[in-house]
Amino acid sequence: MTTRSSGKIGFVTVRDGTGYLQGVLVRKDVAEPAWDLFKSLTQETALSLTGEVRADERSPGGVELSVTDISVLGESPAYPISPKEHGTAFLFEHRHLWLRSRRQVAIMRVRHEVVQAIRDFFYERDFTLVDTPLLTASIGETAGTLFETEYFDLGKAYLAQTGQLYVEAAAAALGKVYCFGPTFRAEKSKTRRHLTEFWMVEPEVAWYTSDDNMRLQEDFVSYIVARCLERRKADLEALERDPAPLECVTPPFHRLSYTDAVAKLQKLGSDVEWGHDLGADDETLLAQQFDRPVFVYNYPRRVKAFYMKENPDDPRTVLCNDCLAPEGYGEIIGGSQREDDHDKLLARIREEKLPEDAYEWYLDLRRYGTFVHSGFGLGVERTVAWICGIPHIREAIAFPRTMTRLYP
Ligand code: NSS
Repeated sequence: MTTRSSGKIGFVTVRDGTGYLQGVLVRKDVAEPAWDLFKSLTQETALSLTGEVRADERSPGGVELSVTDISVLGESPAYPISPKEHGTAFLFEHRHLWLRSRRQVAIMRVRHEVVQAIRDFFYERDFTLVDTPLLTASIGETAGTLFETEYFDLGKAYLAQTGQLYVEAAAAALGKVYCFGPTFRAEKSKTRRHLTEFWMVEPEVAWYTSDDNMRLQEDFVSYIVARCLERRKADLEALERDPAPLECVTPPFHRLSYTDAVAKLQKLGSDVEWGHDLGADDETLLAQQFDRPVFVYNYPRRVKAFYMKENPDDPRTVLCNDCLAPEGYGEIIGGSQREDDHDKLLARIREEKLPEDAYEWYLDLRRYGTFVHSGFGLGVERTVAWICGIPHIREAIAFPRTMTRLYP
């Protein structure tokens, strides 16, 4: 709660998790002890108010409470976060308290909507949720960003970078599946787009090609954005998010091959060369050219993970795509058709010097009834940051984990 007073009239704004309510005390109408108590209230005191509810159009929520009595349930002396500006480091040190502020509450509600929309989208389309392990022996993406731990007599275990390899196995059983959970990357980068622990949703679909995969992605992203616009209007307003760019997010998204993207970027002044991954600045520059998300597809094999399918029309590239969000947010999705040829997959595992034994089970999927299949991963925090229009993904999760933050 917070208070303000003119001497004759006092205002106390309270929050109960369902919303905000303004209580009004008129000095001459309340008993002296209640007025004195009001005057001594400090920010974030837990309290109980007695009074009469009145309709008032000027109040947020349309009602006001004429307070007749107050009782304090939990004192809050010297609350560290005052309405004045604080530095980001200070706020993150006090994240457990900072979460109570209006902006943070609004962000958490948008995140909640994004998560629910994800579940509803897949439920409505008959996908089966398959939970995948967080402790694994096989490296899902790259060896460079693993958190490892000793695992009894079995050697090293890694915290999962992805559930993908496991949903590929599940897709052979169930057709359309997805996993949804935390994933871990020991990213030594301090950018506004990287966390060491983030949530990713990963659908995997039997018989889908890379083109089918992109169609699913544009439907999916548009569904999530529309849900937030429809059900989280007040929260987006509290965040002062301009809805106009979000209203453009409808299929089809723009599509650009990696090769065309490089040519376009070079024309725009970037020094990117064919064969190199696109950096964050390139992604931003490219996405700025479009009014809605854009797919960049078929990257060079060398800059992508081992499991992506070789492009039969140009074996220097693989059948994959990134989805770049507009307004400078960059990559929110990475997806691909999977290499379903046993020998090519094994060659890639060897080329990447991955421990072959750990992939025996994964290679089995290509030994016994191999099948065309595709999937993708959408990062929840990047998506929430974009929809909320906030600059840094750290605020898109309640308790962020980064290279420099393990507390609170
Ligand atoms: O590495 S990805 O591009 N792809 C995968 O993990 C595949 N195994 C997904 C799949 O095909 N099933 O990551 C996917 C997305 C990426 O686009 C980001 O939105 C997000 O996951 N991502 C991250 N978010 C926050 N912090 C970090 N460090 C991060 N890394 C990826």
